[in-house]
Amino acid sequence: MKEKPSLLIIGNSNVGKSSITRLLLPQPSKYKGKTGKDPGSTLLIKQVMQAQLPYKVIDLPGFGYIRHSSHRRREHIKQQIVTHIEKHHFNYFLALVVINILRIEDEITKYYIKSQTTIPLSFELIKFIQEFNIPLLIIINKIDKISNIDKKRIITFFIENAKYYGIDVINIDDYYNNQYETKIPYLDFSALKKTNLGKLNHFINLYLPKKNKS
Ligand SMILES: Nc1nc2c(ncn2[C@@H]2O[C@H](COP(=O)(O)OP(=O)(O)OP(=O)(O)O)[C@@H](O)[C@H]2O)c(=O)[nH]1
Ligand SMILES: [Mg+2]
Repeated sequence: MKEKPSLLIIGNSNVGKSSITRLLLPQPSKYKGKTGKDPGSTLLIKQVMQAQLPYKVIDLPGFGYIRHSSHRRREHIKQQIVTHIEKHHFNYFLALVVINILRIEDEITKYYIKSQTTIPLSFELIKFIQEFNIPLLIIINKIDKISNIDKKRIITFFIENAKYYGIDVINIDDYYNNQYETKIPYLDFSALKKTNLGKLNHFINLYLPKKNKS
């Protein structure tokens, strides 16, 4: 039997990667990868396969923000992720870069203040995935935690900074209308409220290789 293609879920620690993984599964209760309040809940690369799911989900441990963990431990996780992607990139049909909306302003501001940081910015993750020509969707998660006005302000801030960094980000609806090859779509999302889960599933299906579609 041919191997199922993989969906990569990547992002900083505690952004909601494991929660999103669960939402995609036909049998979420069978997924043991725990979600948790503590950043660093997932410390190993989790490959999730379920019979009714036409693809595999790779739930990665988060970069950075891991409390109670040494620099060595963080570097180890980072290296583990980089090696994994370098080795398996050909099997990925799509990568979801998950971002916590509450962390965006802080993360970007910190980047400008510090010249050197051990925490890779979401932009660095995006560039890294792009190098392997893996299609990307940015998930701006935890929107249930803020007002609509704040959401708009932060997303605008994110888009402007991404552009400065050479990354052209566009709303997923506009992306469909125009099919820009060079732009990266984003989706505002809440794993808690399941906001836009339908849009996420639709996007994943669009990228799923035809032979694997159910
Ligand atoms: N309010 C809110 N909380 C969320 C949302 N998504 C995830 N969470 C919570 O955020 C915490 C971290 O979620 P996880 O899914 O474990 O995050 P993760 O990215 O897998 O974290 P690591 O494995 O540590 O990298 C948990 O307490 C979740 O319940 C969301 O959309 N809204
Ligand atoms: Mg996790």
